[in-house]
Amino acid sequence: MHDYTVSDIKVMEGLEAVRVRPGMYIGSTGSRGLHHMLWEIVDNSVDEAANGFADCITVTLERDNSVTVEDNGRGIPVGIHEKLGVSGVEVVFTQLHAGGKFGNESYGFSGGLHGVGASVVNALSEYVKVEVATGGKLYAMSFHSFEGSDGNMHSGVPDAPLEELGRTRRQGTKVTFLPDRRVFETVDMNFELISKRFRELAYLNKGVRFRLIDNRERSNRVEKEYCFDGGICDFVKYLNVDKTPLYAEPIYISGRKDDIIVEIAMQHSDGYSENIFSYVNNIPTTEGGTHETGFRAALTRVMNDYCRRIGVLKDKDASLSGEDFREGLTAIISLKMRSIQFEGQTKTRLGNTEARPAVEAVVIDALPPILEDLKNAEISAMIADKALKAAKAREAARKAKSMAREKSKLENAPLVGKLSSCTGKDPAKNELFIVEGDSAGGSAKQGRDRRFQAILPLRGKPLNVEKKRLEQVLENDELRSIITALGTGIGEDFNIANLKYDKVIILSDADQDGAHIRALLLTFFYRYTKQLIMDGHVYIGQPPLYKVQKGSEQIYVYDDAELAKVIKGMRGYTLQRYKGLGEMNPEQLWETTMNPVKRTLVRVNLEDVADVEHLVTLLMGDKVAPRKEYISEYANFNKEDSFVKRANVEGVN
Ligand code: TSJ
Repeated sequence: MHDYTVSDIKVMEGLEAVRVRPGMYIGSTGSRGLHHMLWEIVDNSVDEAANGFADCITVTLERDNSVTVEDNGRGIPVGIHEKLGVSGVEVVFTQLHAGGKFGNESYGFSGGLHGVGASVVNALSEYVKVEVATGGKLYAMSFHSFEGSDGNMHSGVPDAPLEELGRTRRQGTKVTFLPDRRVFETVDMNFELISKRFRELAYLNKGVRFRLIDNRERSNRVEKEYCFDGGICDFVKYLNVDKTPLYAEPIYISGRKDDIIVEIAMQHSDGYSENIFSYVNNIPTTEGGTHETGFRAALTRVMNDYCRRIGVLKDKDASLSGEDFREGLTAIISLKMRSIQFEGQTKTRLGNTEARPAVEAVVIDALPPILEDLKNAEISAMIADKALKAAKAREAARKAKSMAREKSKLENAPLVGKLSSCTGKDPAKNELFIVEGDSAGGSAKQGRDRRFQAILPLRGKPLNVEKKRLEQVLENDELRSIITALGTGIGEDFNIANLKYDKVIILSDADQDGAHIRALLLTFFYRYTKQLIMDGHVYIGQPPLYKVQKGSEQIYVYDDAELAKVIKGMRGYTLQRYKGLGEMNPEQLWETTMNPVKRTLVRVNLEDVADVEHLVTLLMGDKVAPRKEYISEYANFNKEDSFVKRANVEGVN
């Protein structure tokens, strides 16, 4: 046994600090923080794979809520650390900040956004068990946290030094940890969430197998496995499944500039929207950043050069605008680089200035030969032609838009006539209800608090913007009245500073039509006023599904599970099922759905944009079969759904 008394005192102090303020290290002690623990461990295996030393990563969820992560890489170093005098494994799990990322020196590139590493996971676990197979030998070590006889907490204490167990032919690292119930509000890992991230990681790391096994339910082992040999090209195809691509195989570009590795896959469809998703070290950069800027700039330049060369553009100085080349474009940009800096509201925008010229250089280098390749001649011509058409449509839209501006000056009255505005003038307090149907709209008008609630009734179904260009959007009455009411403008003209309502609340019936209307509206907001969603201004109202009446007591019930609870053991009641908002009178609508003190709102959330994107196109695309399936799934959407998440319960009502 080696002596822990002296050198370990400092170590323990470090890990205990993590226990005192877990939020500082993993963000929260809720479900997010819990999953953060898993990603801290998985990141290490992904790094090993990204550097070519592993090709299989397995996560197993066990009945006791412990989690095992295993890879077939080189194994955490087992040698004795020069300065610290203990094994590499022990260093990784006991040294704050030294752990996990190994100071970034052993690897070219390191993933973890937060990079707090294995020692933090150890500090916040009841126990950690490590097995390393390397150099023909199997090693093991374990750690646990306990309350000492003095009442003090001891975190992540080694049970014994790293032990050599014997010979093995395998190679790799296996780590099992049990998140500490004394730290976490929940220790229940979410299979779907892990599975989604695994799918994404599998696209981003081609050829690496990601396996997820759930052993938590007795006699019902669930297993999922993702592996994509096509990498981000497969990702792009997946994003385009419900669209009609102009050419079958995505264009793939890769290269390296200095220490930045750039990979891009792109494919045009016959649609009109632009869908660019970017990642740096496997982390989604939802807010974009320098790498996206570089891609856009280079694509515009290369495509314009090409168009001039093949004579699509006649004049030497003629050029199309960048957005024309991006109409209907789906692209994934994936970078691997050192010392990434994040900026932006949600810290998901890449800030490193060197990323822009790196991406530009790679695209300018690699794209022209692909376009010029004779066997791609047809594809290249189609892209050029699509851009030319987009430019013409854009010009038409510009005219339509200035006409609409002129018109709206004249026709302001009839347009806003539909809107029952509120009397209060403070946008931070005001709410806009977009209500399905004239009759519900009427009830909402009568039931509302007119000081801060405005009502906009929708007559028919709003236009499906997924299939339309801007000019048609501007011609649509329903959408124009929404645009006018919001005050922000749309697309490039969008300006959040002009928003007239803090909350934009969609109120539609709890049936398939209602779900469709809701989806159409969300698609419009997503495509033309994305920031409205990003900044959390868009909500979905939750009208009750049932009224239970017993004597003079009325209970409104919002879903089936709640209904079962309410009527359990109850006798002599009547049950009314609301088929639509129109069945409620103004007072009822106010009480159940609009009154800020009593209502529930679900905030629309675009955290998982790539997934939302898929859902949006799935619903709006022209391939009918998957759409039907989705609508009914969406109609009784789950409150944890990634598209529409229940707003944090405290504030939102
Ligand atoms: F989080 C963790 F540290 F506990 C952990 C690390 C957990 C899991 C499941 C895997 C790993 C891990 C670490 N997998 N693979 C590695 N590789 C190394 O640590 C390693 C091996 C060799 C060398 C080298 O330079 O020879 C360098 C490194 C970083």
